Amino acid sequence: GDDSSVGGSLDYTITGIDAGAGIMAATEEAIEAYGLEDYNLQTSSSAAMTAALDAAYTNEEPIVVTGWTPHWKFAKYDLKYLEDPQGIFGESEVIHTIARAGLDTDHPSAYQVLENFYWEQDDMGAIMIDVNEGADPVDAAADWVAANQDKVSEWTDGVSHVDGDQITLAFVAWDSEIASTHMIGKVLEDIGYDVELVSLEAAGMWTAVATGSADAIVAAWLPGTHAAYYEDYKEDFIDLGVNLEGAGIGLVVPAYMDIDSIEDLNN
Ligand code: PBE
Repeated sequence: GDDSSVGGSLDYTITGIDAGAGIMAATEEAIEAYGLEDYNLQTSSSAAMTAALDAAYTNEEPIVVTGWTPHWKFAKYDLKYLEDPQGIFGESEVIHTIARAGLDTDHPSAYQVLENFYWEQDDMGAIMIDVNEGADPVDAAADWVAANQDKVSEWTDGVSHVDGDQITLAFVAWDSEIASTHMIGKVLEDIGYDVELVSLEAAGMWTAVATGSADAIVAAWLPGTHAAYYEDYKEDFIDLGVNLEGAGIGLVVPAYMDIDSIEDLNN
């Protein structure tokens, strides 16, 4: 159309991901807080969002997406987070590992490994980039585990091997969680577990670990992103603490866009 505003150039669209993601709720909050009611937050998926970003970037077109760190998109494209003067998206986030009640006594080896699990953004990033370049997540995770036995052995040292006990890990098909869940699944397999990975919606993932239909998740973004899910279920699971630091969420645009703050979306 002939709307030459920032909003017009974006078709008043924020490209989102799956409806249950914490970042979607945070973006709805930001829309209200910054008076962006003209905008439509488009629900899609992690994969569809990055496809839209790739298409816009290739043509140097404006786009604003729900984005997060760690994520391979920052390695592949020149992007920036829009400033968030009202702090709607929160400060730095950490990712926690959460186990179902009783996992400590039922599967002490798995519990111990999950409790020990801690890695850095670049570790997760290496798997994500491999997958983005076309590797099967199973292979990318196995390659990382093979190349990082020093780190893995810190999680598994002194842990007794098992003989085919079943462990179910739930996750959501976010790029970051595809990487982490496949990686820790491979580590558990290597000490003898029969590991099943189950891909669910965000609410389903939290329900699964709270009710015990999943044994654990490594995908709990706190203190902000999954605060509502955490509050709902905190009596029902065991929080095994931080597995990654320095995570974050926000609205992300290509660096070539001439705006710096969420407030500028009103221009
Ligand atoms: N994410 C990735 C998720 C958590 C992991 C930021 C897209 C979310 O719930 O928003």
